[in-house]
Amino acid sequence: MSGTASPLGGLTRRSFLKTTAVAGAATVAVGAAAPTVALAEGAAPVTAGSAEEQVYRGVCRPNCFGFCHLNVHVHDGKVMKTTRAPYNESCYDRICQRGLSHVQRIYDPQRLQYPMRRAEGTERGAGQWERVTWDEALDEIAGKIKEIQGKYGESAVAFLTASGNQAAGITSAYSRLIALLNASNIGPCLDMGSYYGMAAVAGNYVSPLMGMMMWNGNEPTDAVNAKTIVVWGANITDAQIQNWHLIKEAKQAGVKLVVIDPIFTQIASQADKWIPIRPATDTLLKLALMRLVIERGAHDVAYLQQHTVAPYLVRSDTGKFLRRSDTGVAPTATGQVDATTGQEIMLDPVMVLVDGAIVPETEAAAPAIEGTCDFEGVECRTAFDLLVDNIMEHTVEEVSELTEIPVADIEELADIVIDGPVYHYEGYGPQAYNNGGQTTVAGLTLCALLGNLGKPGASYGAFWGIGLITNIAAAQYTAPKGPSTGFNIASVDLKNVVEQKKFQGKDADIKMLWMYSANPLNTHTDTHAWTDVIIPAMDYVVTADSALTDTAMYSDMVLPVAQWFELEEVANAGQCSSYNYNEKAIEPLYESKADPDIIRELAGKLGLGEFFTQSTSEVLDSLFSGPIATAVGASMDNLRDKKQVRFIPGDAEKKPYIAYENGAFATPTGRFEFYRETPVPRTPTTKTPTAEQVAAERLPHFEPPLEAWPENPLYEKYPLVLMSERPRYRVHSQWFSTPLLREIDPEPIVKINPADAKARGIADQSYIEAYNDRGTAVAKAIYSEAIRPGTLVYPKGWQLSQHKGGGWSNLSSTEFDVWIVNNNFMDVLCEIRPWDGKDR
Ligand SMILES: Nc1nc2c(c(=O)[nH]1)N[C@H]1C(S)=C(S)[C@@H](COP(=O)(O)OP(=O)(O)OC[C@H]3O[C@@H](n4cnc5c(=O)[nH]c(N)nc54)[C@H](O)[C@@H]3O)O[C@H]1N2
Ligand SMILES: Nc1nc2c(c(=O)[nH]1)N[C@H]1C(S)=C(S)[C@@H](COP(=O)(O)OP(=O)(O)OC[C@H]3O[C@@H](n4cnc5c(=O)[nH]c(N)nc54)[C@H](O)[C@@H]3O)O[C@H]1N2
Ligand code: SF4
Ligand SMILES: [Mo]
Repeated sequence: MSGTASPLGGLTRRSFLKTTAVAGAATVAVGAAAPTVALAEGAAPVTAGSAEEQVYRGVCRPNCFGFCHLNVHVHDGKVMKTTRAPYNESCYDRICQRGLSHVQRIYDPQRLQYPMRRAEGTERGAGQWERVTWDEALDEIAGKIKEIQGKYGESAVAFLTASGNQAAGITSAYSRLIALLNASNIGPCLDMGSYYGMAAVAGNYVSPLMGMMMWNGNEPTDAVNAKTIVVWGANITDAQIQNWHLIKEAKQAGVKLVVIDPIFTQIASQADKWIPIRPATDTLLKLALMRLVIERGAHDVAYLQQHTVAPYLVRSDTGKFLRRSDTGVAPTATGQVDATTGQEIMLDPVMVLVDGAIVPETEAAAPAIEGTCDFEGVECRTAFDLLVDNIMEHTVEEVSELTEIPVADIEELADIVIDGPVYHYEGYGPQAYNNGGQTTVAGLTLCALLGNLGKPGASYGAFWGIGLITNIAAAQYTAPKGPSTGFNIASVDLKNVVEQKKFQGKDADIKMLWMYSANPLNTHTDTHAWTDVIIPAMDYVVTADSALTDTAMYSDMVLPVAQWFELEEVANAGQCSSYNYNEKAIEPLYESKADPDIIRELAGKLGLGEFFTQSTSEVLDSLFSGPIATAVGASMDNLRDKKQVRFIPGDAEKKPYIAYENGAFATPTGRFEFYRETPVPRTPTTKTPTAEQVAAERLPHFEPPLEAWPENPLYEKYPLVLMSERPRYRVHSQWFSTPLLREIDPEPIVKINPADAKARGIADQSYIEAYNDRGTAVAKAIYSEAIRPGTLVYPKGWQLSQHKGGGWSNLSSTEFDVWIVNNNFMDVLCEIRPWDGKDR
């Protein structure tokens, strides 16, 4: 096809998704209104297991954390339906309405079918495209990469990904190309409050066998071993549904359930106790609980002595631990070599107090956790004493006022957390504010105070891992000539880098963006930062996706990718204990191509073909062939045979994985570090922490959020805290146009407490416009008593074109905390008004 037309029927940006008209001439002729295209194309319905039917193993992998195994039923080369396939560990069997509606997603008439170039003379975002061949598309992209790298340097080309699909084949293919090109990497800033908080105090937990634990908590099957499950801002019935039955079964077995959430969520309705908390104040509540623990003398002194930095002496002059070398004794050689630095590990023990004497920790079996001493004129205090100072900064009454939780409820919660074991299940609500990393720091510290870690039923977090495909083979595959020399820029900082053209003291001029498995113009904060600053600064923008998302809309070239069941893959990340194997069930539809195949072809055009000679199956074979994969039984032979191979120790039902079981932590001291000598930002950015920020960051402490706070002057103008929820009928923006789900959930809504609505003259089911200084969003207001007065809750992930006006991410900001470097999705104030029919 030539000329300019939208392959979606020549419709405008706003209207193309709202129509059910049959797509334009360029598309394959399928009825958009048909429930399943395979059936619409005339295939006779088949019975499961019939001679004509083949059943393949699929893994649903949108990072809803579920990674459900599916039977992909294929008849005559078409997927007819998806049904639940068993996990090897049957306690993890699950599926949901999205997993059951894959046929409609695969054959979605709005699915991208061929490469498209932004039509000449039209603006980005205008939605006018011309169809091109793969050869034309990849020639153009290769030309642009060479041109831009030649003109601005290798790092000017950048790749950005998020959580759309993080499987081994796709990830390794892009990683290899990025490294070979020395391109820049724009890293995700999602859920990083939890990750930063955990890594800060308990260590960046990377195990050679298990991989990297984004959340090193006890396996969810261990919740039944607790006395109480305390849920901190997790919406398990909707967002972590695969775990809900485990929580329910634990409850049926007599475990108490407490839910701390500003909103009366579905799981709150199932709880023995719901504690409505003011948004962004969880850290304060945890500090109050710690205060009560200390006041009642309930802290576990032995655990603190042996497994935490509690007894370590801290110098008041430097804030560093007092070490034996301060006393003039040189560090001694240990004969052991640090695996990462390759240097010999030197022993320089921290000094502690025993009966008032300052001695090296190595010589003290039971060091004092309390005490002050003088060392050569410098006052030194134990880290425990410093922690207690911070804890005592706020009285329970003050905390009660700020959290809006009655003192009696805080006291009762203290009884509950002291009477362990307690399975604290933290979700991603509390960390979605600028001060969010500290909620995890404080939550884990509360547990360390009580020795409520490393035992059955005693945990903090929400188990989430990235199984390393890792073995030496994987490292070599992804960086055959060494790691990329390009920049590592946090996505939330990209706007700053683009504006300043500097990063970490170097000139940085990002000129090309390639986005895959990501829809940042929709799922990242402040859409205007993308459409008005980042995208306009680019010479060239590529998006690889299966749908014309908000991000694809603003691209110069859109590449149609194969759907999950159209290639062989291994999913190796998420809230699951295993590597999950996905068979290729059908050929990529239309002209779509699997991401690794796109990369392979492009590499050929870039003169890098020699690095991409293997097929994806061969790549997987070698990735899963090294000693580590072998040690956990995760060879591809085994994966192809068993479909699922557990990579964490233990057995889901008989011996669930317990985090920090031996009391060892992956911190610099090997202990739980509620006091940190040298806090470091999660990732480098254009900001540098001040000396004051460093001093504060060393210990758990409360800071008000950036916006969502009554003391903020902006609060007078914008008195509503704008909160989001995980959409039950999408995963972020995925499944956005699936007919079955849109029938149940047809348009953007926002839930509002009737009192707030009535005060503004807003009727139930009427359209409102939410607004602040950054932007607007139009949605249908739904009265709900479950919504805390002063807050709004919207299910996230509608594409811009699905809103009658604006979009939710227009209202959030790219401001970020210098330590956590995270998207503050809920640290947003706004006001609402009845909608006047205008699309601003
Ligand atoms: N269906 C579906 N499932 C998903 C996803 C999806 O898009 N759709 N996304 C997946 C992803 S990537 C993620 S990260 C997870 C997130 O999983 P969850 O964290 O379980 O999901 P959220 O909906 O963010 O729930 C957070 C809860 O925190 C509450 N909350 C908000 N602010 C505060 C606060 O200050 N304090 C406290 N205590 N609570 C607060 C909210 O009311 C909400 O109930 O869900 C995953 N699962
Ligand atoms: N308001 C608000 N926004 C949020 C959050 C919130 O709490 N509130 N939560 C955030 C969180 S925690 C997360 S994790 C993010 C997720 O943010 P994203 O990862 O950007 O969201 P998704 O919509 O899941 O996926 C992006 C795209 O990946 C594509 N994709 C899927 N599989 C493949 C593939 O194999 N290849 C390619 N090339 N593309 C593929 C999908 O079609 C989809 O368009 O959203 C964040 N956004
Ligand atoms: S969307 Fe999530 S819960 Fe639903 S089937 Fe897929 S992986 Fe499972
Ligand atoms: Mo996430």
